[in-house]
Amino acid sequence: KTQETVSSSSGMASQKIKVSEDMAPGSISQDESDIPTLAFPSISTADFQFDLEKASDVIVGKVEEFMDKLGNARLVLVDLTERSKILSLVRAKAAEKKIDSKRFFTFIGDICQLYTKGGLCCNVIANAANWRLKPGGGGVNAAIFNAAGPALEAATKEQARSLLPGNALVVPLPSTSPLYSKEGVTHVIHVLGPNMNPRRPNCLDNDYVNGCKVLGDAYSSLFKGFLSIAN
Ligand code: AR6
Repeated sequence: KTQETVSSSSGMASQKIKVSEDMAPGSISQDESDIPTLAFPSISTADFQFDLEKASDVIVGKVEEFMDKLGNARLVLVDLTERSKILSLVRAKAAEKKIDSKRFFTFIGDICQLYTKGGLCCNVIANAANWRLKPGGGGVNAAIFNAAGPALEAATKEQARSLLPGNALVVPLPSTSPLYSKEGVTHVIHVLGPNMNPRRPNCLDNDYVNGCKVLGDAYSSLFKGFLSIAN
């Protein structure tokens, strides 16, 4: 396993992990896959239109709060492009706070293909869900439900039919799902963040006092859910 660190102007590294040549295609190296790793998207900051500066403060604050509970587990904030503003903001703020970049880092790629396209083993991924826990709708929710196949919808329904803002739901992924067999994802954690988009349900109308609290609660539930699987 080789780790290639792509340096960034903000100080904290955005990591890319190469799969070594001697690994069989599609196999997950033992040591790497042994590290419990949660990959998560920035909740509420695209379709739900939450302010990026405020969201980055919440993310870094919550990561810092959970750091000493993590053990050897890792948290990875993911977004699709290197132009991602939320990744830059979070990298800069995490570096300022001197957060351990081995246990928290950012990664560029599709959260549904982190292993096969990026060589990063993540046994748990988070979804920015809708309150009905339904497939589709766009963004990361549509991508995860598509990649996981019908097994995820069925497994989700077994756990719950809806979610309140600020909450997370841990769903074990059946091994028949391609996300499990190809990517090594054993659990999906659905997270419902605060919504600032007037065209979506439960819009908070720019109430960022409440919004930041609900976003913080969402990350707390997510990280607690992950730790309940990791430990
Ligand atoms: N891989 C990694 N990151 C992604 C991917 C992907 N495949 N797709 C999007 N992102 P969003 P929200 C990033 O809109 O704001 C849905 O319709 C994206 O760049 O998915 O919480 C649901 O059904 C952004 O940084 O979630 C809900 O109704 C982050 O993921 C609603 O959107 C979150 O963007 C939730 O809106």
